[in-house]
Amino acid sequence: MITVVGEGRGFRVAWLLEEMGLPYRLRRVDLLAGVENDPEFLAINPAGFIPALQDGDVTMVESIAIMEYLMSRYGPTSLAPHARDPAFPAYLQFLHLGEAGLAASIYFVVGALHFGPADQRNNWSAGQALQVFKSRLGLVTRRLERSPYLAGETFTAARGSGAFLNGAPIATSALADLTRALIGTGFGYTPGRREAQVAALTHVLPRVRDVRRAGSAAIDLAWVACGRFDGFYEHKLQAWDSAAGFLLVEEAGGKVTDLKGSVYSPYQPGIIASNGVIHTELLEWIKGNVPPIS
Ligand SMILES: N[C@@H](CCC(=O)N[C@@H](CS)C(=O)NCC(=O)O)C(=O)O
Repeated sequence: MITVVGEGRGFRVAWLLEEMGLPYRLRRVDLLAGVENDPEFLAINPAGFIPALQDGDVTMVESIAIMEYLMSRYGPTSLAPHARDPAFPAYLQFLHLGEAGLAASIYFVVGALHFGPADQRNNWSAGQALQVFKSRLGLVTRRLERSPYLAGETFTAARGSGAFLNGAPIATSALADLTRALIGTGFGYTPGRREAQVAALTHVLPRVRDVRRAGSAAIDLAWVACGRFDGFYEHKLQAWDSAAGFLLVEEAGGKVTDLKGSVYSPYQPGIIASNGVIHTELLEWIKGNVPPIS
């Protein structure tokens, strides 16, 4: 069982474990009572700060490093973009900037201003650390002026107005050869449904370049819209999974139908979305080969 030792920044570790569905326990540390009174904790982290992580033989500190360890060892998780994802560099940069660039400098400013002896509160080093903090915070401010969040992308569309990625127009791919197509799909949660979906996949997989499973139909459809995927299909979606992505794909010049090739409605379960060019061929492989999926 994974143990998160100490809260504070340990909250971000616990939150990640919750999101990844990994069982863990929390071992509290009372910093105010003095870690010298907690020899068990000092044996785990002799430096006396929190959080620490224990996972079998592994003991480690530094919250961001702990998170990267958990995501690498037990992932992937949709919380972290893949290394080849265009969002990955910004994600990694801002993940580290928080602790390495911002917290590290402001920590001593706060200490000097609030806890230092009265005649040392505005000392030179605290002033320098404050300048470092402010200049690095500028990176965060600049990023947030262009985007509602630090790492990631915004897809938008309106009927008749086109589809956009971070405000720039997007279009579906032009690929015509199904054997070179990258296709997204997703799976249900019940074993029976998954068996039927695997059966369908065995017909699709040999006929395309490859298949991706991102875990979010909304992302899959957005990626068809911007040409990262050439097509996407899934057997059992809810309206809230597909309604926005359906519009994105159509506005980006692609095609969306139900699994029989008829007009798509988000209020029925199956969907095939594509760049339009490969649609008929992809549909034929899926349509003729889908066992009943409840
Ligand atoms: N960069 C470290 C910072 C850890 C840290 O400063 N923890 C605080 C509580 S949130 C602490 O233990 N302070 C007491 C100390 O450093 O001795 C991390 O992210 O894990």
